[in-house]
Amino acid sequence: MFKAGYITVVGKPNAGKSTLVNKMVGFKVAITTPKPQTTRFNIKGIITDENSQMVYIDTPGVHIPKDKMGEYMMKNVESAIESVDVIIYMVDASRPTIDKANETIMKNIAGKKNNVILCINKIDKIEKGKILKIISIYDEFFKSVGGNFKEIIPISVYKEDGLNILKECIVKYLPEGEMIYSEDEITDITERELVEEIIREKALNNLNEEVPHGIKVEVTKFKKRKNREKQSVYDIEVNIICEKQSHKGIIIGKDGAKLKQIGTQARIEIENMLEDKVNLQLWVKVRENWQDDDNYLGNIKSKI
Ligand SMILES: Nc1nc2c(ncn2[C@@H]2O[C@H](COP(=O)(O)OP(=O)(O)OP(=O)(O)O)[C@@H](O)[C@H]2O)c(=O)[nH]1
Ligand SMILES: [Mg+2]
Repeated sequence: MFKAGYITVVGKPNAGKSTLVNKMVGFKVAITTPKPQTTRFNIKGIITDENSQMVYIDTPGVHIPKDKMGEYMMKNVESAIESVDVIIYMVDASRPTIDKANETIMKNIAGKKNNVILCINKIDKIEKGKILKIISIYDEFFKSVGGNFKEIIPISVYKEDGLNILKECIVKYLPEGEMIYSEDEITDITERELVEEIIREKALNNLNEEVPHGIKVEVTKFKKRKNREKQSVYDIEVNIICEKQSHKGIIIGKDGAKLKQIGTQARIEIENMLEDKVNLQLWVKVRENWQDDDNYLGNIKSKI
């Protein structure tokens, strides 16, 4: 019998949630970076085979919000744990401590009826002998708040360790039923949004700590045309919005070098994704406190 259902991946920032969803789906639906709070809104990644359809929901890392953007991100998480079949609670094996954010997540999901799987990621970073101790830290706390992990699975997405076991466990808890999405659907993120996310990923990777979280990327033009040689070309114009004038200078860099680097890396990846040539133009704009301005929160808000 065919099985189909929703799987939400939640956890603290930087646990590897988006990396897992991309790996399970076999397609980069979500950007990933070494910096926390990379994902800002829920993204679906869908994988269908002859026996099952798994609809993953990647969510922003749980943190204590400092501004409206943070609040919207956390509302995304809350909506993603309602009425799904499986919740994967992902933790980083190399940081096995329970802080306020972990407590909040575990208290929240303990009260739900969903099947919760504890997924301990990045086991490639620790000695194998430490895994049992880590399991008991989370298991004991979860039990103390009335929760019960249906499964506990140590994994390394990098080494593809434990992923088959994880998949089998997930399918076990999916209901029998028809496909939810058509077989060829992979994600709900649009090409335009993916372009914005890819540019944000390159910006996060190329900028130092101070600037990245104050950045928003907006595509202002996204048009396909034929060039003189009758090849398809996308003209894409993008605003990179930052919070401060001083950040603008950092993003542009000396003689525009930083912006060029971000643009080149992004263009190559966007061309691969769209399978066509891309003419990419980046502009840097300053909008103070955009993270507290409803008008500029755009897709983060609309995803709730
Ligand atoms: N060593 C190791 N690193 C990993 C593994 N999985 C993911 N990472 C790295 O962990 C970092 C964070 O990964 P993300 O997938 O962006 O984490 P996230 O949980 O989605 O983070 P937010 O979107 O900020 O909540 C990236 O640098 C990944 O490459 C793993 O199995 N082992
Ligand atoms: Mg993420």
